[in-house]
Amino acid sequence: MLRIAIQKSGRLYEDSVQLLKECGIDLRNVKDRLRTEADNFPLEVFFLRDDDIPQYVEDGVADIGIVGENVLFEKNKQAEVVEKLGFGKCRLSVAVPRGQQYEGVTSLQGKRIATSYPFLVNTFLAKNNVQAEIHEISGSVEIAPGIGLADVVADLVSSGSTLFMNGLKEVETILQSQSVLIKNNQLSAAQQQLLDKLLFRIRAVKKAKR
Ligand code: PRT
Ligand code: ZN
Repeated sequence: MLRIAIQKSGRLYEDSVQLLKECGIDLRNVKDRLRTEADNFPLEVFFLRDDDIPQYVEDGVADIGIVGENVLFEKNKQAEVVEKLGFGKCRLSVAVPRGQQYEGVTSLQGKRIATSYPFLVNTFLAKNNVQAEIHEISGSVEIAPGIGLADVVADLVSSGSTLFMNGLKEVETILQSQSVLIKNNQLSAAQQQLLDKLLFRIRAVKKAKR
């Protein structure tokens, strides 16, 4: 039996369930259940918060998982990416108030940055030799400059409309992200065989969509 962790609800939920269905895996009554077993494939599905998925896969509580690269890299856990899945695309970007002058990363020196991604932002700042103050907040990051909590933000962007509505402009991309399938580093041979079978189907589904 292979155990997969997917998001319980949120932006990745529909696409994750849809992908399994397109792989011919029968998940009945998935709504509002925390775990379920497929009828026609030795797969057990755990529904979790996306933030917890890298840890569960590292620990081997789940064998594989579907999560955004943004979360995977932020959590910095030991789990191997086996396949990019092509959905949940977004980018982690730095945005500054629209009226503010911006002349490259050095403009971030000494600034207060609001973000839910302190590890990725710190790594980015260190790489660019910039010292700034990170204010970790877990949601509604875009309003931080407007209410005086921070000077700039680093948050996920897809269409850009949230930044626009909050009077911010995107100035740096820290990470391009999409959903990926990850696996525990110590799968048994039997589990790896099941994963290979699933992966074969996933690749066929992706190919058919191209
Ligand atoms: O409850 P749980 O912890 O599981 O979910 P969550 O609330 O942490 O995450 P959720 O469901 O919002 O997002 C899950 C994943 O979807 C993220 O980790 C990303 O990998 C991916 N994703 C793709 C996005 C976006 N696009 C996105 N646009 N996640 C969030 N956003 C937010 C962003 O934070 C900002 O507030 O949407 C807003 C910006 O969108 P635009 O279109 O206005 O630019
Ligand atoms: Zn989350």
